[in-house]
Amino acid sequence: MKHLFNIFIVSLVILSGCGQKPKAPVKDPIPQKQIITYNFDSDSAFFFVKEQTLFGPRVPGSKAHAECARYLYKTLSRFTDATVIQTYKSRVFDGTVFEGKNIIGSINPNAQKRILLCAHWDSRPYADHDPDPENFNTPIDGANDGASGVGVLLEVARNLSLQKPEIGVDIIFFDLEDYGPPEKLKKENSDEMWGLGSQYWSKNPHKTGYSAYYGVLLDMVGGTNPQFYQEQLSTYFAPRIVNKIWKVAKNLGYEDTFISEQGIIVNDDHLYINQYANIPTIDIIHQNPTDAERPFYKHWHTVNDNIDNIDAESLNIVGTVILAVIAEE
Ligand code: AHN
Ligand code: ZN
Repeated sequence: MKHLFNIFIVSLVILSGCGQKPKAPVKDPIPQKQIITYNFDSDSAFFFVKEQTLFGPRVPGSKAHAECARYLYKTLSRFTDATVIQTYKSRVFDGTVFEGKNIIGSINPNAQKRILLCAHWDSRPYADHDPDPENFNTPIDGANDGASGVGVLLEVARNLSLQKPEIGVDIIFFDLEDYGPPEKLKKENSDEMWGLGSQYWSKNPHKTGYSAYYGVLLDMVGGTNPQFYQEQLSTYFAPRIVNKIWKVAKNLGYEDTFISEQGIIVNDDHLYINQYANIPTIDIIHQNPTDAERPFYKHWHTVNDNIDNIDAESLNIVGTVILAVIAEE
């Protein structure tokens, strides 16, 4: 009898859940925005810049250009879900026709909401702003003018591959940006002779009907103490994007680099993306607005635009800002 009573008590305790009230059924958790913390590695970005320069000047038609295209396609493929090379023929200012290659990688290719990140990867055949006129016909390494933006975006892509964002991201390396006429051969229609790869893509996007919520172009982002004033075409076409990005930079403590003041007008790839592809796109570009002769990075279009004049900390600032902007979307 005593035994049966014990069983009775034990059963009661079990049934009453040890004195706790029965739990309400578990509801589906409220969907939370994923918290992403990226970790831009400036050594990795520097390495991506250096690898490009080791091919030699990536001048259209050269062996270095062909080899670097393969390298960029291979490297971008490691970090993106879909990677393509868009090829086309473009005539440069002197009548020569080159085969251009835009290298395009997409993360979350089917996501509706997308942003576009871009930089040019070719390097200039002339050092026509070199202090020594002997160098005017020397091709440049374009460590900053070309390779820096690409290096930052490869490191951004590497981060995104480790922690997928919700939005889609397209990364485009444009070709044939920097084959504009040398200073002494400038003519009236010279402006259209720059940015040939972005002109082609903007009129013939890699996917029909392609659109993005906004675009960001990086150009000369690896010099020492870069100064990113708010470039005027960017403010004209995409004022909200300028404000958003300069605000993110300020919150990260980079207001001395991302200077909230008007800069110059730069005829760069973003112009065509705005004009022909109708995607509000800004240009983050190192400017020197008080010097009309040398309006950019100090070694712009000189033989000194080489890896020795690249500062990993500058790459870090820009990459960190871009990743923070993506994490906010
Ligand atoms: C001109 O100097 C005409 N455009 C500036 C765009 C550029 C050249 N970016 C890099 N190299
Ligand atoms: Zn250039």
